[in-house]
Amino acid sequence: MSNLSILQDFPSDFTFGVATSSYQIEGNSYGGCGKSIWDDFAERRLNGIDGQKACNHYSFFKEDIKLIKDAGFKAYRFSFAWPRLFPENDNQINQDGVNFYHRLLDEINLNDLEPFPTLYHWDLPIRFIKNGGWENKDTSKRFADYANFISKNFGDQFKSVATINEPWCISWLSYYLGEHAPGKKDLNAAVNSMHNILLAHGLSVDSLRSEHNHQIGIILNNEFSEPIDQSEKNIQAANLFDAIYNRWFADAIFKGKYPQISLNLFEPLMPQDYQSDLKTISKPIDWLGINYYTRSLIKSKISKDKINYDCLRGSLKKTDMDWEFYPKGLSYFINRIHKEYDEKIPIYITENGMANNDRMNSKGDIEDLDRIEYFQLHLQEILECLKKGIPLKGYFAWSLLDNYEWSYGYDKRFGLIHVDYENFSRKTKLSYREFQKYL
Ligand code: IFM
Repeated sequence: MSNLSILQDFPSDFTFGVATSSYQIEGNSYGGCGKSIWDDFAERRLNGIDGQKACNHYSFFKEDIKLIKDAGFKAYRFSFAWPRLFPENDNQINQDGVNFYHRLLDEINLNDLEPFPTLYHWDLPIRFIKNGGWENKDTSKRFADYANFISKNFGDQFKSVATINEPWCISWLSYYLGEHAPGKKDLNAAVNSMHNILLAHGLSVDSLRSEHNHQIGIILNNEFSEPIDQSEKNIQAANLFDAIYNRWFADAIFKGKYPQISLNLFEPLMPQDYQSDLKTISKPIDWLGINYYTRSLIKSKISKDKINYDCLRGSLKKTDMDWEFYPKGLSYFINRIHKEYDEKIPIYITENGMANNDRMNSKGDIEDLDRIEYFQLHLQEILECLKKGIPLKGYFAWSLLDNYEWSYGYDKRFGLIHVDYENFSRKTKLSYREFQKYL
C-alpha cells in the first residue's frame, strides 16, 4: 500500500512545501487584474477556457493558506501576476493588486510559512504581444523594472525569490511548438525568446539585489532524454533534445555559454550581441529550483529546420498527462547539476507531482493512491541524493489545488486538494492527508 512514511526519514531542516501559480489559481476576473497572453490564447485556441475564475484563490486565499499550514508544510511557492500589478501599462499600478499580495504575504508569514514567490509564471501582460512578447529584448528590460517594483514594495515580506518559472516552456513550447501562449511555431522567434527570457532573469537579479539582500534563484524544468535505442542517430537526437530542453538554460546560467550542439543550429538566428548578454545571464544566484515530472524517448527524424528528433512516450506506468513515472530522472538531474554545474548551489525541487484521473468513492473521498506512489518514488530518489551530501534544501509538491492546467483547461487534476469549479469548495484528497500524517 502506498504511503508517505518516507517523509519521516528527511532531516528536520529540509523544507516541505506546496506550489501554485497566479494564472492557474487566482482568477483574473477578480480585483482589477489585466489581461494576459493566456486570456488571449484561451480565446483564440482553447474555446475560451481560461483562468478568469480558476480557483478564485483571490477570494479564498486565507482558507488555502490554512490548508497549507494544517498539512504541516513549512513553505508556500506562489507567483506574482504581472497583469494584476500593472494591468494597463508599465507605470499605472493597480492598488487592489498591490493590496492583494500584501495580504497574501502577511497571511503566509502569520502562519509561519516561508514564502517562495516567483516573479513570472507565464502570465505576460497582453500589451507586450504587440511588440513580439519575449521575442523582443525590450520585454526583458521591462521585466527587470517589474522585478525592482516587487522588491521595493514587497521585499521586506519575503527572503527567497525565483525570477522565472520554466524558461523552456516560455520559449520553446510557446514559440516553436506553439502549444502555449502566444502559440507561435517559428524557430527564429523561439531562439530569440530562449535568449531573452534568460536575459530577463539576469537583468532582474541585479534589479532585485539593488533593493534587498534576497536569496535569488531561477526554476528550470528538466525532462530526461532517453534515446529510443542505442543507434548512433538516436543517441545524437537525444543529445540535441537534451541540449535544447535542459542544457541550454543551465549552461547559460552556470557557465555563461550555450551548448555547442544547439548553438550550431541557432547561432545565425541569435540576437547580435548575445555573447555580451551571457555575462548578465550568468550572474551568481543563491539557489536553483528544479521542476521534474517525466522522461521523453527520443527518435531521430529528418526535419527541414534540422530539429531532427521526435519525442515519444514509453510503456512505463503513466499519469493522466500520459507522462511516464520515471523517478530516476529526478536523481539524474540533481546529480548532474551538482557534479557538472555547481557543487555548492543549494537545490530545491520546486515542482513534482502528477495529474490523476481522480474519482470520488461512495463516501465522497478521493483515494489518489497513484499520486501517493508517485510522490513516494520521487522522494526516495531525493533521499538518496541527500545521503550523498548534495545540498538539497526542499521539495514543493505540485500542486496545492486542482487548477487551470494551461492548454488542457480544467480536465487535468494535479492537486492535493480537489476543487469544485462551480462553487470553489475545497476537499482534501488522501495524498494531502498522507502529507499531513507524516509531516
Ligand atoms: O501546471 C504546470 C506548471 O504551471 C508548470 N510546471 C508543470 C505543471 C504541470 O504541467
